[in-house]
Amino acid sequence: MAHSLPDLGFSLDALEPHIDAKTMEIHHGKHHNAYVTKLNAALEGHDALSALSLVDLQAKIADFPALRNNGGGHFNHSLFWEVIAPGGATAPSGDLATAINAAFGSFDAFKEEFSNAGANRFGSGWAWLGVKSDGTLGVCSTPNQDNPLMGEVAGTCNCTPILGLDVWEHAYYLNYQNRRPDYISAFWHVVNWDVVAANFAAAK
Ligand code: MN3
Repeated sequence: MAHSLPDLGFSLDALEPHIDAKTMEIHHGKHHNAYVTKLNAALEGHDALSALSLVDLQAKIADFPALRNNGGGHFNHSLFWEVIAPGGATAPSGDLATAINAAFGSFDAFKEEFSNAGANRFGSGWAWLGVKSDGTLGVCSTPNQDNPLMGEVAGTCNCTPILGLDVWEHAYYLNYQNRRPDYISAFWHVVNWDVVAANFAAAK
């Protein structure tokens, strides 16, 4: 099954001023699109892997660099556009808020830990909030386009991700240049907590 670039579902300028339209245009239309194109090319000759869904594929591609980079890139960005879609709740509530408080002590403490995971990722990668095997929430980070679904590759980051933050320079450099912490601060203004809550309910 060929993979395809998902529609954003919102206009390129919908996240301004926090994430600018030009960054969204290049990030979605060029970077993400390239991951999809290269993933489909890398899947040629891998019939069993080609039959898997994007989610199921993640645990099977650690040993194939082109599949790992581009399959990870496609999954990670597909999740990212969903959790920053405009219009949802601006803070967690209900079961998700309860779980965040239980795992981190408070919403602010969670935000600090997640922000640090993104800020301290050397080079390129992602920060994640995910549901661990024991059902509790955890924060972690992966390099490059790796993600928490990649099995042994993910190491201590093994979980079902419900929120992800892209900290590659291509995600912020046009607007924030070297100021990754400012981009991370801005990210909190665009997280759609309704989507994160739905991801949490599905992952439990
Ligand atoms: Mn990216």
